[in-house]
Amino acid sequence: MKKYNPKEIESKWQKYWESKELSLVKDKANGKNYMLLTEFPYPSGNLHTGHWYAFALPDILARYLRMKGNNVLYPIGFDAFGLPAENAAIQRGINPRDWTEQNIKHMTKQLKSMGASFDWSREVRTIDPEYYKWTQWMFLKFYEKGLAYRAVAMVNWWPRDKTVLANEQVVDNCCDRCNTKVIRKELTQWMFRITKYADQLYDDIDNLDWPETTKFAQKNWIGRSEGSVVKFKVDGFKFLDFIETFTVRVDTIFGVSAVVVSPELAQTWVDAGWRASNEVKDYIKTSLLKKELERKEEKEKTGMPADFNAINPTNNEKVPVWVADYVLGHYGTGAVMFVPAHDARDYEFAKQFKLPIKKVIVPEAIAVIPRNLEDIAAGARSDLRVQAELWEEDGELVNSGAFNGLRSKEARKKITKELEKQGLADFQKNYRLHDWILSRQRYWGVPIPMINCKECGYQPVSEKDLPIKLPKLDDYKPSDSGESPLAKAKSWVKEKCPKCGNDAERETDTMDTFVDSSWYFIRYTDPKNKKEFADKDKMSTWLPVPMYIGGAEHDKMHLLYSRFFTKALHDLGYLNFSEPFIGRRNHGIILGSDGHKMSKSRDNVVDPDEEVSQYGSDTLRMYLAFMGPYEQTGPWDSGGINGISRFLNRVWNFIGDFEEPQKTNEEAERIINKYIKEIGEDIGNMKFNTGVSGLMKLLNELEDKSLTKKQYEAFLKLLTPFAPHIVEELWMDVFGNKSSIHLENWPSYNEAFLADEMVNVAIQVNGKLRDVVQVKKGLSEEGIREIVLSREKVKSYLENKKIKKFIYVKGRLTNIVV
Ligand code: ANZ
Ligand code: ZN
Repeated sequence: MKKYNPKEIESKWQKYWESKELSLVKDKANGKNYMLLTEFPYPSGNLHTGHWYAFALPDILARYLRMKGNNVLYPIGFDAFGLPAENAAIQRGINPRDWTEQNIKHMTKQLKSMGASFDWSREVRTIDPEYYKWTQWMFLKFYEKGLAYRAVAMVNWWPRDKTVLANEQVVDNCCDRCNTKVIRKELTQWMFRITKYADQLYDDIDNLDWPETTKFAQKNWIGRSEGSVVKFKVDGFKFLDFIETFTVRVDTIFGVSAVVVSPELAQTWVDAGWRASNEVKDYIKTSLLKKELERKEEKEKTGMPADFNAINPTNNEKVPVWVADYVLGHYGTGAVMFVPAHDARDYEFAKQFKLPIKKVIVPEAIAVIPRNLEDIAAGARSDLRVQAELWEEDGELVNSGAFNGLRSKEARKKITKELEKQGLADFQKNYRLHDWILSRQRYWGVPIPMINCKECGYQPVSEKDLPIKLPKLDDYKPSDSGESPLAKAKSWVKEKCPKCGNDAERETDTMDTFVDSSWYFIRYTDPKNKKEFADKDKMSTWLPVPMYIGGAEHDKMHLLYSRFFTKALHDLGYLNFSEPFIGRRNHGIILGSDGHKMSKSRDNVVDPDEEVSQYGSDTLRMYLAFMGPYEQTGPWDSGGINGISRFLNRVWNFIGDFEEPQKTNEEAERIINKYIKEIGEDIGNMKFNTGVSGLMKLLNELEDKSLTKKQYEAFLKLLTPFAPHIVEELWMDVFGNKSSIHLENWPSYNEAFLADEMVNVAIQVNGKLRDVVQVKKGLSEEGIREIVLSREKVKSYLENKKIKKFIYVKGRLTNIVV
């Protein structure tokens, strides 16, 4: 037989599959429709190993699901607007569209070398006017319903690239990508009212099959907390009547020993004419210059007393007002009721500034002890309340007047209701989530379809005029003034007002690229539709997406925005589902062989094109699968890829030497049977690495046996999702099949064979070995319990004793604790 030559066979089969349209998916076909979604790439220009990891591995799952009888759509597209194209254009003097399209062309070629089963006929590019027409249309629909609006906002202005960034794109005052400093600035911007969906986004996530870490990240980002706003009257301060505080622990209100306000709030008083001392003014000034993170994590708390008091609405006690920078300006009301006995930050502050610490909550356990409030206050029973100097948990109220004896939860309701009657409190939910600022002062994005008229204000473009296409420019440079480069397209900007017909101007800001990617998966169901963003029937055959695989870095923004779009479109009547992605898995990232992130400067970059030309795509796919658990991060190992290459050569020779034996090898049958089940389950659970090691073990066990054609073919089918090219060659060339192996079903296995496998299980009573029993390997705990307890020997040890615990270590031992 000829030698295994991946280079030759891989491109041959890729062409063959393309000519047979094997991966082009019909909307109605045999089997259940299943869209296996991965995050479409940004056309940066060159495919790296991360792309291979993100697309070639899910292809294993796609191929497997197809062999299991599903009608699998494995789509691909390009998220093609965005800053790098524009920056490249400025640097090299080329048009961003030309740059982007060149990159797409090159990357398409590279993607095709993966041998992945993408349906290229459904390719979606966000830069195509036929696509962004619908992005603009959605904006208009949202605008109609008040979900898109224009407002002055404190924004993150990114001087390096002269544009606004979303809050999510800013990490500790720096751009999350380049780490240059972002400044806060007031500008009028377009926004999406995502906060309207805060509760739904928060609550609905519980029903999704997503990683817990991702759910947690989203909840955290939305940051819902349920509390109360309580008004404290001020005493002797003419610039306001009340200070409003936001608290989640109104049950602690009798323990308030100050009202502490943020420097931001104090500054508004200064602006209103408050004659604060110079020290206080200086303190405010320096605080406002600090980074938020710095303020949150400061070891030493800082603060200054103001020169007036506030009045606790529950007991009319006067407490001092302080300014301190651990209270943040843009959260809650920017002021807190200060309860050092029950809040750690307040506690530290009180220690530092010698403010009174008044305990008003005790652990509930104390409730069973005869109560003597004086004793408790004096710490007489301190043995029972060691944790009580700072007690942050809920408990039972003490020192709280009429509310004594209530539990925290109950008390929060009662106290708020009581104060509500006097107009001094309200229940309030607070969210960390802000509305999504979507306008960008840059060229390479979707134009916002609005027209600004001096008389009538902003007017929406008429739907029939969509798409509003991006005009070409000679100069793409943004300006420091915050004006988009599009403002330079004078004739494009000039428009008639849709309302009064007078001269008006087009909006020159473009949309954040996260808008583009908030609905691309919907377009895959009907990518060429000219009348609608997608046909209803087609959408309902494919959506919601059962499984979405992508990077953990999209935990927050992209997933949250897509969920918002889905919910909004659902409420507008365009979708019959309200969550886009039922399942979600995050993949890990590949590091260089030195364990560091791949980067040119470290000289540890692995170029997948080179690996493909040296080893072939099948080897690279399988090596990536073998590297480790898919959701984890791991380093590249060149020894590892050699090992896989040797493995595929062995497979080649193993099958190539095929001779049909006289009779079926029963032992081989049993082995294959077992691996059909195991490897299938591994792929289904995205345990690609154990799938590969299963194949290796299988080959080891079969290599010295002579198999029937059917058995060889079963082996090939198990290898098919991992190494689609080599199997096709052997399937057609050695076994003479006439149609592709990729149209075959996953082999079925025979339970009877599996059940045959027996194991010895030791039986212990209180840790001492008393008996051994042979059982079927996969037996459940219930099953084994029944068998074990019915054995005479065991019974004799259990006589008149109560079983406290039954422990089963699967396939090895049981221990009965009596
Ligand atoms: C009194 C209190 C007593 C509080 C107690 C906690 C424990 P989450 O859950 O994160 O929403 N807070 C309110 N606004 C703040 C701001 N602008 N900057 C810093 N802290 C602020 O946190 C809500 C709690 O954080 C609020 O409940 C308030 O302190 C504080 F035993 O009020 B609490
Ligand atoms: Zn007008």
